[in-house]
Amino acid sequence: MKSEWWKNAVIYQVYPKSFYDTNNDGIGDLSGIDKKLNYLKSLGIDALWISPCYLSPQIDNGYDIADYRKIDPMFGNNDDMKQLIVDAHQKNIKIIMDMVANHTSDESIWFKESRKSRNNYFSDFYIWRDPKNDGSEPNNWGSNFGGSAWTYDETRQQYYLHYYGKKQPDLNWENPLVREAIYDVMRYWKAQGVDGWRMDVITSISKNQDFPDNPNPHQLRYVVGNQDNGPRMHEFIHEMNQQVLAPFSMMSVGEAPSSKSKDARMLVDPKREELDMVFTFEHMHVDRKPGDVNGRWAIQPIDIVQLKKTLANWQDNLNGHGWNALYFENHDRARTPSRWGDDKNYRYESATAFATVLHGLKGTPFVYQGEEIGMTNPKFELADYEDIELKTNYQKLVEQEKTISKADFLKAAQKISRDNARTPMQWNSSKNAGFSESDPWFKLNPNYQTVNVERDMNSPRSIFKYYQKLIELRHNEDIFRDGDFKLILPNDRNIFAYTRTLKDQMWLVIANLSSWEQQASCLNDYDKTNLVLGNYDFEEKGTLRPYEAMILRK
Ligand code: TEU
Ligand code: CA
Repeated sequence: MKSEWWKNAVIYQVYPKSFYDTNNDGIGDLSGIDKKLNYLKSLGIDALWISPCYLSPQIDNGYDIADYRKIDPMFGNNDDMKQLIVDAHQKNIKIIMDMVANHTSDESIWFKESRKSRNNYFSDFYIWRDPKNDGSEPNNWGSNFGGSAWTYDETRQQYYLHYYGKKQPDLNWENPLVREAIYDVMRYWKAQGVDGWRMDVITSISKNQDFPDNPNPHQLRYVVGNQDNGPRMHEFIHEMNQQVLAPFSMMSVGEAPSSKSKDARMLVDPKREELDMVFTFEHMHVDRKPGDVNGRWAIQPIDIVQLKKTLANWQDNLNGHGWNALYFENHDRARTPSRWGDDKNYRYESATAFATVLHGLKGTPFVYQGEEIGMTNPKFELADYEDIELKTNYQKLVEQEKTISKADFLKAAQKISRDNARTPMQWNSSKNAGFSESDPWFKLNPNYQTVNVERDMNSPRSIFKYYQKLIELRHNEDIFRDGDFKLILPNDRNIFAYTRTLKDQMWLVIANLSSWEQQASCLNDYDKTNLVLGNYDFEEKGTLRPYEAMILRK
């Protein structure tokens, strides 16, 4: 039987640009990751997922790949990657690379050739369509980064499709040569020792070949069965599984933006031989006004009942049919204490409370760099942001369609924009937070004097140490891997509580996700001797203090 190492594991995501700079050009690099392996080992993590570090013009921070086989010189070279894999393996840390298989950069040789003519080897590597009779786009699909999803190319006199930026043309997965080319890249990196793949927007690879208009032209690209979860998606993923994932025992976690738990079951049921896990987006939408034209920028306060309902639904629907990937933060998400917690009054408490809730669930927890020390959103002004999604969405929604005011957009950006997670890692309180001797490529969060690794580790209320304990529990207690999940108090608007049960064992995971004390009568059955882990000193009162969280053993 194939080893399912990830079921006991916690995986740490590195965003290489912002992690640690060793040659002082202001940009994090691969040897920076290598230098921090001891730090990561001491946290206890089992594997690293490294966001794209391949050759790239970096219009989307590497999610626009120009050469899948080459490390971008900004990060080092292929030998540095090999060295990192060797050094990580020596410490028993696995390496997961990021496979962006839905699109490439327009600077990829594949695309440069493809746009030259309609009848060369690469012509059908991308999705080219003739203009309508009046010269306009083939249909009304919108790009995730604003504007039409089609861009006209003068040489071919055709439009090409891009779900993201103009410089990120979508690959044509209908073409077997494309699929083989991607599998070959995966074989190449397997030969260098990688252990698995995080697969960028893998649910977008199959397109409805009729290319029908969206019913609602204002809609961003999410129309299930049209632009996502297309007709041949399962077929393609199964093929990839059979060609490369299974034969080389590579772990896979796919990004699945519009999948519901029922769709996910089809992607991760081991019997179907597709993926090991998927990242859902559903639970990340609980602070978004549903159906609003402004999409993710239409923010509202977090709905805890909805958060519980969504996560419980994934726990229940996948139980016995597949494995969950658990996360609150990544390079596309804001910092949890600022987004859902209270980064002013209860940074330690809210960071550890959300961590408790997440790490207690059944599945594989992912930790995003800086999450383990409770890094926060930087609260930038508009001019400080870098992200292509933010900029293009601003143009579309604030300037062109005027569906949201500048002030509201900024407020939303400070709360949920992707750049919140991309400021350089805060290592210590020296110059540039110890990230680099030179000016970093992206502004630091000004709070690095108080929030940084060194300070946190020396604090009696260390978030890092709390994560260490959560990870240790994951490694040592079978109940975390195998225990049945049951949500309790589903309608409580502040408390997130559930039990995990394995044979004669029952554990309670409970957290107050508010800044006010809450009654929790279920705690009356427990005393100090039941405590496995908590973020306050235990008090026998049947109440939970602000963001108090506990794991209790019956
Ligand atoms: O993200 C896919 C995706 O759906 C995001 O663009 C999402 O819509 C947005 O972050 C708001 O939730 C992946 C990568 O994680 C992201 O960094 C890339 O920009 C994108 O694909 C294109 O490769
Ligand atoms: Ca560097």
